[in-house]
Amino acid sequence: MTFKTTIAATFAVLSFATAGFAADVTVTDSYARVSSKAAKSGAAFMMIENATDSDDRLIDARSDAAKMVQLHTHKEGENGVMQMLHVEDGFAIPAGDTHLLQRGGDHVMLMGLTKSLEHGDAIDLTLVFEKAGEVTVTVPVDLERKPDHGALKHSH
Ligand SMILES: [Cu+2]
Repeated sequence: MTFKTTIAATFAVLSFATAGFAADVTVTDSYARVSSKAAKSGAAFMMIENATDSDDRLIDARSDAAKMVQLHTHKEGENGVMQMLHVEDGFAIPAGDTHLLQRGGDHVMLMGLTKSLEHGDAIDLTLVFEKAGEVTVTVPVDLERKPDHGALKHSH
């Protein structure tokens, strides 16, 4: 009887732990931009919230809208010019935190657009997280968005 009780207790604990991980990684406030209708590349920005108990990482992104999709960031070069860098390791999305992809910072780069994009269009973007797996979002092309719109001021 004692053995059976232990099994039951263990199961209860496991179920509880599983429920704790049911919270998800969510993507909100996404939008994409191109410099013009003839642009061959574009970029997507969004807010990624990790409501789980474990650190996650955005490691890849895919889209039919572009031949190549990369995770980029901006860094100031020696001459003070902002440069885009391919971030091979992806972006850390800490547990219980929000990571913002925004203009002038981390972004999803769409290289070799398969069709021209203009304001009002939308693209499907699949984000690949190390732990949460694949999350597909429909990203509106928004050329009127101001750079600081939707930006959260996170103090940590
Ligand atoms: Cu870029």
